Amino acid sequence: MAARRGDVTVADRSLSRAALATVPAEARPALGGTLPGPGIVHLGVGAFHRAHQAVYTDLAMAAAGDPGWGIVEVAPRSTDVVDALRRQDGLYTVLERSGDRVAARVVGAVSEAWHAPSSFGEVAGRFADPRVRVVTLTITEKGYLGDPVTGALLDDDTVRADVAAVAAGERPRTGLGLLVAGLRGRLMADAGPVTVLSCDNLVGNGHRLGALVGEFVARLPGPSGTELAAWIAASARFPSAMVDRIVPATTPADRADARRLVGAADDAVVAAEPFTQWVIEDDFAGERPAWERAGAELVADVAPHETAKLRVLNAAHSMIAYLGALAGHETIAAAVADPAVRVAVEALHRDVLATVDAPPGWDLRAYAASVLARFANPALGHRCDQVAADGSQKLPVRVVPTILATRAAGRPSAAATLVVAAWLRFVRSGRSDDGRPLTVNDPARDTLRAVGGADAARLLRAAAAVPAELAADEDWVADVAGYLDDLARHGAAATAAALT
Ligand code: CS2
Repeated sequence: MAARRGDVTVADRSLSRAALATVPAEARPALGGTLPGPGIVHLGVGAFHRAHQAVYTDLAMAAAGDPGWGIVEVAPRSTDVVDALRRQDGLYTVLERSGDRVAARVVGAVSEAWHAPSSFGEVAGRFADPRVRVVTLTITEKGYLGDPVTGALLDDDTVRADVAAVAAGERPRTGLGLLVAGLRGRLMADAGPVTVLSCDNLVGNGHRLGALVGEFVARLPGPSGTELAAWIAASARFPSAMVDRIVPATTPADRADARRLVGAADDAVVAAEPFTQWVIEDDFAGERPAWERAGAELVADVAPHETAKLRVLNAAHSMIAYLGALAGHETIAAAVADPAVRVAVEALHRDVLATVDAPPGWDLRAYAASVLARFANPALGHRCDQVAADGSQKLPVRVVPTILATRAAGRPSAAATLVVAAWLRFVRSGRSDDGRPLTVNDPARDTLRAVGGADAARLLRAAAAVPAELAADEDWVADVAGYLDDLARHGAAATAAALT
């Protein structure tokens, strides 16, 4: 294609507030060029956050005409996204992909971005800023530092080091440590009440986070812990929330599309499905953005929404990821189109729907069908191994409850049990059934691989991903062993298809 004058400019220019004038009108931020003032501190600047809460916040600020809810992005570890956001004046593009359609919109909700390891002073300053009234988190399941089964705060070197750092007024390393240090700074600065809103896929995420913060604070030595605990009880709230949007990792194709549609280079672009949902427990310590103006629902009790979403959507996602990867499918869309995988997912959904209460106004059957239709979106290119990551943290939240509920109802939990076996096989073998290498990221990987042989009871004990009573239940362990054997002998597709 002949290079037009515009193309040359495009290639050289990064997204920035100055460059917005040449961004097509339909792709400009809801707030136009306004730089919002800091109102939210967000921990964990991942793709999901940028395509979900930040978009709601952008739209809410514009709808309410209140640019005081800008997001102070804090990356506990990596620098890449923070560097890109700083270069781009906080701007980045969200691409919505569906079939062969792609739409772009620049998000203008970010007011600042900080890399906590190199800018702890600035991060602490923002926590203690009275203009900040809400802290949001997307730090992934393992970022909560809780035991995946019991939920209790871990007592390992990482947690001990962070408790010591917070006690000494030094920089903590983890997201949870940064949060507690920030709350302590807020107390000392008398900066007012704050709402801490978890946006990760955990059961009762806010309540769980509140409990973990409480345990962390209780380990602080001397009166400072007691004082902080009292301040938190009086001035902080930890509402729970159900968050939903499929946001795969960014690819070079996303960067190319952003450049084409927005007219500038964007190193913080994210691509997502069109669907988005946010249901938030209406329990705030003080003011909050008008997120309902952007489509979020504020409810008295979010537990039914969280339970339904985790067990219908996320559990099926994990099942498709493990069976799909083992059966040789690269993407979720390809895996869910495989009739064998489909049989297994439908069996799983039958067990979930029989054991879960529908949130008010929901039709769970229709919900399950809509979830599968979303997974089938071929434009997402969502890789099975991405969804398969961290199963030891995810399965206790999304799959194990269905095993327990189905067994409590006196029925075998074949489909959900197969997910556990497929996860064990995926993590241990690291290869698809036709011998191709798979990317395995899981905190339990090395532990599981160190177990010699394929004894299901030993593997389950080593993984510590199911409650001890379940791991000690001989019938259930025999089912896991049977599926491990089937997966090894017949492969994932045949094992899945046999679940009819
Ligand atoms: C996925 C989720 O990677 C995963 O584990 O199941 O990230 C999923 O895409 C989101 O929860 C959808 O809301």
